[in-house]
Amino acid sequence: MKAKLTCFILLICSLFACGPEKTIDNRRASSDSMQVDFSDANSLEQFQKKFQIHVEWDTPPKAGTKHENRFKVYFTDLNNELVKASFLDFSLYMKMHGHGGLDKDRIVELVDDEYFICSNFYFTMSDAWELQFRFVIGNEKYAFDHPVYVED
Ligand SMILES: [Cu+2]
Repeated sequence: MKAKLTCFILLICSLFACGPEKTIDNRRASSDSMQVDFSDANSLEQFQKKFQIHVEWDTPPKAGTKHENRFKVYFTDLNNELVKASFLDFSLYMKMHGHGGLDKDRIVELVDDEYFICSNFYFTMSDAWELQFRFVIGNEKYAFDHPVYVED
């Protein structure tokens, strides 16, 4: 029974993974309609020379479509001073299986021009995932993966 369930979950996962390329839906994001090409973005290594990323979860991230995941993300410089980002988006990726999560209707809200609240997305299974961040600080674009462990 458990094996069958696992197979079913893997099947669902692969269906999502093989679907059409997801479009970035920023209609509900505060940085509306800003089309940014991140193909020439700076890497994590370049980011870490100047800044730190802070990801704070409301509750530990959990697998399943019933668990509402929500996190706050903000940036500081190396002196721990807040740094404002003008745009942020993310997607979910499970590297070990090569598939994404349920993030098509994700909501990214910029609050008080200081931090972003990310919500309305779901992890399809537990274990190691990545948050694939894309954001803009000043005139610099950044794109890198941030690890997240998802509970069962
Ligand atoms: Cu998976």
